Amino acid sequence: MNFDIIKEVRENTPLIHHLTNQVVMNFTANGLLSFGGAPIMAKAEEEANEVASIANGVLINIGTLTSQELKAMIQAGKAANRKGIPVVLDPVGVAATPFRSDAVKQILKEVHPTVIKGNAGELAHLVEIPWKTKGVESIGEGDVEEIASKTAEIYQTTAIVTGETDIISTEKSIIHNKTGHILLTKVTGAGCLLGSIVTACLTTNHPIEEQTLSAVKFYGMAAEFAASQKGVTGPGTFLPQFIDALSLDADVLERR
Ligand code: ATP
Ligand code: TZP
Ligand code: MG
Ligand code: MG
Repeated sequence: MNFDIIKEVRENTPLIHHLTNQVVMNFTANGLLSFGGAPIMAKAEEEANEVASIANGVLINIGTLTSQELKAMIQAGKAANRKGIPVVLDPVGVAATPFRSDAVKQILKEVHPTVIKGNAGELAHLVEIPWKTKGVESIGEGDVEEIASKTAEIYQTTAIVTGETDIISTEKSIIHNKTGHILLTKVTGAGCLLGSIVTACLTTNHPIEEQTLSAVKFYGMAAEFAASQKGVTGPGTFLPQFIDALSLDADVLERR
């Protein structure tokens, strides 16, 4: 992990424009604030360009997508591409319905994401690898590295496939990350908040391999630390400790 990336986020408090789902908006805003970024949730088409133009990064998450929001996502993504700021796409539940699948195809036709992040089932769908999913959850098993590398290649992007082991595929390399805690799978929005933190790390001035690895590694270590705290007995007591742990120094977490 590159500690400077986490430090830079905290020095610069990047403004992250979130077009995200209504399940996780509050949790995501709190998690990003604790980490050191500045969230703005804005999903009206009328302001998509303007918000993207003042932001340092854009997160597009289709978790509770509507057709109106789709237009805003495309506007914001295009504005970010023009401005040269990072765009992260989280295709939540893309395999669940043709509406989601068609929407993501449309986004990918018009917007170039810096990173596509999702669970194995979501990214498998994007590269037409058969995989078992259940709504927004991935429940399949198979070659996750293949999913990551195919996503990176087909969409000319960096792919992050999350799971017990996170796989990052860039143009140059495949990276594995094993930090994390099983309690992350028992709270909704753990993947979505990670998308926000990845976006914040992408606003720093470092190679993308380091930015993405630092984000997922730090996130997993924060979860491990939170789960080890006194009084944590399940997902409910884990959540506030996790929000707190996201504000810790990376070197403190790594020493633990
Ligand atoms: P899903 O809906 O399939 O749960 P998601 O979008 O919530 O997908 P996850 O794959 O759960 O995303 O990843 C979210 C975070 O949880 C990542 O930091 C990942 O490393 C971590 N994680 C996922 N599964 C495990 C696990 N079995 N053990 C430890 N950490 C995990
Ligand atoms: N339904 C639509 S979006 C959403 C649910 C449950 C949240 C998904 O969050 P995550 O982080 O992908 O598990
Ligand atoms: Mg999960
Ligand atoms: Mg997800």
